[in-house]
Amino acid sequence: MERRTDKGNRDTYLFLENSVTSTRPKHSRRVLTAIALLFISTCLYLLRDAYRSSCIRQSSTKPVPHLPDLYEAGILELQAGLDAGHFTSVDLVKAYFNRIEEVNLKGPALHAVIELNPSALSQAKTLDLERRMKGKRGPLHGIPVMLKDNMATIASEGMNTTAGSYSLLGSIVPADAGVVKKLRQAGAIILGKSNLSEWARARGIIQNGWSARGGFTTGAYYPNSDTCGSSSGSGVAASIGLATVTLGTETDGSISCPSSFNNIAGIKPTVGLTSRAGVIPVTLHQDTVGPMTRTVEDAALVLTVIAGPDVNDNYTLAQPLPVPDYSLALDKDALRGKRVAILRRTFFTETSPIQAHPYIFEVFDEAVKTIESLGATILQANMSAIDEILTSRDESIVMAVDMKMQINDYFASLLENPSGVRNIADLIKFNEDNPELEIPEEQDQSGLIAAEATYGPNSTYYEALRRYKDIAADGSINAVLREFQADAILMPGFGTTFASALAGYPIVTVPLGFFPDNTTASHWPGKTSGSLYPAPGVPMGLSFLGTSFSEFELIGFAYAYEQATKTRLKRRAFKDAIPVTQLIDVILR
Ligand SMILES: *[C@@H]1O[C@H](CO)[C@@H](O)[C@H](O)[C@H]1NC(C)=O
Ligand SMILES: *[C@@H]1O[C@H](CO)[C@@H](O)[C@H](O)[C@H]1NC(C)=O
Ligand SMILES: *[C@@H]1O[C@H](CO)[C@@H](O)[C@H](O)[C@H]1NC(C)=O
Ligand SMILES: *[C@@H]1O[C@H](CO)[C@@H](O)[C@H](O)[C@H]1NC(C)=O
Ligand SMILES: *[C@@H]1O[C@H](CO)[C@@H](O)[C@H](O)[C@H]1NC(C)=O
Ligand SMILES: CC(=O)N[C@H]1CO[C@H](CO)[C@@H](O)[C@@H]1O
Repeated sequence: MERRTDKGNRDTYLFLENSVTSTRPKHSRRVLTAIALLFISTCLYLLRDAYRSSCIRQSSTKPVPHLPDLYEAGILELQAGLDAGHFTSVDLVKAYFNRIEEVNLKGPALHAVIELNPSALSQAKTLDLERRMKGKRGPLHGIPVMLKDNMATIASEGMNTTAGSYSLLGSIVPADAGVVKKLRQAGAIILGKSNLSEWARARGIIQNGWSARGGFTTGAYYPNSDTCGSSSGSGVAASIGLATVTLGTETDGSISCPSSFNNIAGIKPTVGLTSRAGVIPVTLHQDTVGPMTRTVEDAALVLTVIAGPDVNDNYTLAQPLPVPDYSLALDKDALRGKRVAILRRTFFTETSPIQAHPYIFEVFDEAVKTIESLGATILQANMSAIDEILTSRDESIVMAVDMKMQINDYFASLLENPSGVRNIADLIKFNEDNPELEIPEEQDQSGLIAAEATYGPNSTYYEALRRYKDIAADGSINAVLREFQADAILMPGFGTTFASALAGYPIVTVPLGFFPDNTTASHWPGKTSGSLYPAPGVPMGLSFLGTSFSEFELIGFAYAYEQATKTRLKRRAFKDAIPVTQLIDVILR
């Protein structure tokens, strides 16, 4: 989330093992394939890269299986290769681990990943065996998924759950998060945890993508570029194929904005569609868990698995059932005959030091033309009603009170916490007592201090909550949809999440474009250090907003736009940030 200051300005928005072949069935075709692969590997080894293509040509009597490029490969492409026996989930885990190793701390040191799952290879082995014996459970069977480090995973598996904070290192959670249970039931492999803005940026004014445990996440499209936040590591990991898919969380902007900055698709679901049980909270009124992936198709497949009721998060019990199969929304024609209300603005105030770069609106205007060409009627909207709460303190009043209650409840739910921290007051003191770990440079904890200063819900809280829900939901998003009889609202994916955050409504974000090569790489306004934004090649996104539980429609619209433009494929990360390990490197070793 991008926490807002008490002044109500949007100015804090941005400160924001090896022989795999031996585990395969002894099936003659497979053996032949293995021999062919062995031949190729020998060729490769002897002749090195320059001879690679001629080498493969010599073996062309036996077709070499097509191995997907892990930079882009999605769920269905990987499932096809897994089903055909071209590679295994063990291969996938090894390849992703190597890719992470190449870029996370070494090379461009992107710090996208905070921890690897020491059980991922054994999980992959079990799931490979199950696939051979019984077939796959569904599209996520054997697919490696990266989780944001605020989603609980049982400690016996070997990973921590810390929201990036040393205060939670070694803590023992009571159970997997609700979404993690659903992923495991679907056969997904938990590959690791991604870095984030610490405490999903509820901590205070900290840099996007910074956490004490994970270091400082930087973008893969320009060295030291800003990733937005707080699901920064998930955004970067998805952007260059460090996992097949990732999950993020959003309180206000934390999926949409890093999806925009990292050239990926993101779904911020309606609050109550996906379970927050076992997710380190900010505010139950706004928190939501969603997929961050390279394609809308992958996002739809993941959402179908993680959506649905969970007795441990009663907000999810109010959702319409059955949970749709969101992959049925993937229709290239989904925009035909639809009415799309354009909001050519952001929710930054005029006096905010941060404003959307004018170039974003140039690219946005092109996107509007594309959407019109796909058969949609374009309507110019404004949503001026939101301005009434844009400059108020309503969001921060509610957030501070909720954070104290809910983070304290989270600490209380832990079976053990070696740091001794049991509530926000302890946490503030822990950070002060460990400045070398937790308070480097400008990373403050004003959000925690504001939360600690609250004493539970009172009339000020209830009034702020009622006002912002009314204005953001019925007064703003629903009002625009009603007034224009629109099917969705379209905005750039930067500075535009406020209304949806307060209303608890969904946003689907897709790649929109990139800052041109002649862009001057800049620090944020008023800063002379830290991450760069904008910078040449840094991505920007496009967001489809709608009313509660309109994910199915929004996914269709985003897919139609994505398929018509294929913007993601128009630019790649900078050279050093592109991992070179591919499946062939781990299969043949
Ligand atoms: C947590 O992190 C620590 C330090 O990196 C590590 O020793 C430990 O194995 C991790 N996992 C758990 C469950 O504590
Ligand atoms: C969830 O449960 C809490 C506490 O029991 C209650 O206050 C709240 O209204 C419930 N929310 C929903 C959406 O059912
Ligand atoms: C939207 O409405 C506000 C307040 O009425 C006005 O100041 C602003 O110029 C309008 N913006 C557009 C793009 O129409
Ligand atoms: C409610 O509590 C907040 C702090 O949590 C305080 O600022 C505010 O004045 C209180 N309102 C009332 C009416 O007591
Ligand atoms: C920078 O590049 C963009 C897109 O290629 C172009 O439209 C713009 O005129 C260029 N700006 C300058 C200052 O050269
Ligand atoms: C998996 C991984 O690379 N984790 C690293 C995350 O960043 C911290 C801080 O630099 C390292 O200590 C971890 O090894």
